[in-house]
Amino acid sequence: MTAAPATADGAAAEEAELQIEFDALIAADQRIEPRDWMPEAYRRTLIRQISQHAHSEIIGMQPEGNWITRAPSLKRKAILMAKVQDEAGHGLYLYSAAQTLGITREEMTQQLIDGTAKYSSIFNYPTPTWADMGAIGWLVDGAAICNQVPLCRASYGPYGRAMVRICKEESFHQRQGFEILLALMNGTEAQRAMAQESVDRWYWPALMMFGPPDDASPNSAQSMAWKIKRFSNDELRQRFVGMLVPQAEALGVTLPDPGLAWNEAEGRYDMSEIDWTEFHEVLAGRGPMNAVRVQNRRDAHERGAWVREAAAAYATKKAAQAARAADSARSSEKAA
Ligand code: FAQ
Repeated sequence: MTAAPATADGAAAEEAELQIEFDALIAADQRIEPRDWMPEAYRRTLIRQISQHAHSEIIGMQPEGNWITRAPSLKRKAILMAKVQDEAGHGLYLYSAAQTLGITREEMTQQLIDGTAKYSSIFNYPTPTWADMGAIGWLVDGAAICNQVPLCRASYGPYGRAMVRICKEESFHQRQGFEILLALMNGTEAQRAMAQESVDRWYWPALMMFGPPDDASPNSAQSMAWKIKRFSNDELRQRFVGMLVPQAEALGVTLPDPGLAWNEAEGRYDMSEIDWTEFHEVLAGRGPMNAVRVQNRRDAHERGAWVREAAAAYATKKAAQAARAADSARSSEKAA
């Protein structure tokens, strides 16, 4: 253990040394762990990103939860329930990872239900048709995988490790979405139309999940220097589109972008401009479902208060029992 520095100069020198050690760990692609010193801005960035990510998983249960009671078969219902439960689990791993940085779960939850926390824009769109369960799995989980596989190598240990399991589950989610769309595309004319209409609605919002374009992304440069993010928003969006094109062909759906074309010289797809006004409207709380999503979360939190109170009362009772048992064990030892 190092002795406390005697002067302000001493404290500054010690911090400079810790910063050098931190920079060396990042440069060597080593993990930063909760016990390690880290710059305050690194800690704040991680709390911001991980808590937003956790909130996205939790709010993200709602659009699909909407279809559990109306799934077209018992098998589809069971699969959908398992998927929605997986999202809850992802939220919990991520809240736990954020807690290692010095924020409590209660604080994060409060920010979410107060409406002051961000969560992914994608979950502010409605799910009016069954095909939306396919489009969410294929496009939303597909985008999530593209974005999150590189996060398995994030420099902060608890975040990277949480992402490994999350990505495995997201891969299953993506395939189940693809399979729902495939079944519809192999069905009747009306089913094919329903699948295409859903892809038309989800395609652009899915591209927005990757965040603003690189030249309008205030956090990217620093997050990439810290190796939290490994690729820029535009790089990942581009990779996602490259992944979708052959899958869309296999499904027989059309991606709703007339400007989508292979650019041989650049070795990538050209695409039309994204409607960033819509993105900013959704981020500002004015998307089609923002108010409903946050209100549902607030109501669920209130309805769950008795469970939290009962769990706390039970924990207090157990602690008191354990303390009494320890006391009586000590008294009998003395008496013997
Ligand atoms: N929605 O400077 P950047 C899932 C905000 S999980 C809302 O580029 P950064 C699983 C951004 O926070 C989906 N806000 O920021 C699932 C920042 O605001 P701030 C969630 C957005 O952090 C599937 C500001 O704009 N995934 O889908 C969005 O470097 C199916 C400036 O942006 C993650 O969270 C957006 N789309 O890059 C669940 C992955 N984009 O905080 C259920 C982890 C940007 O400065 C069903 N996160 N903003 O006020 C990340 O990779 C990054 O945080 C980015 C944004 C790429 C999202």
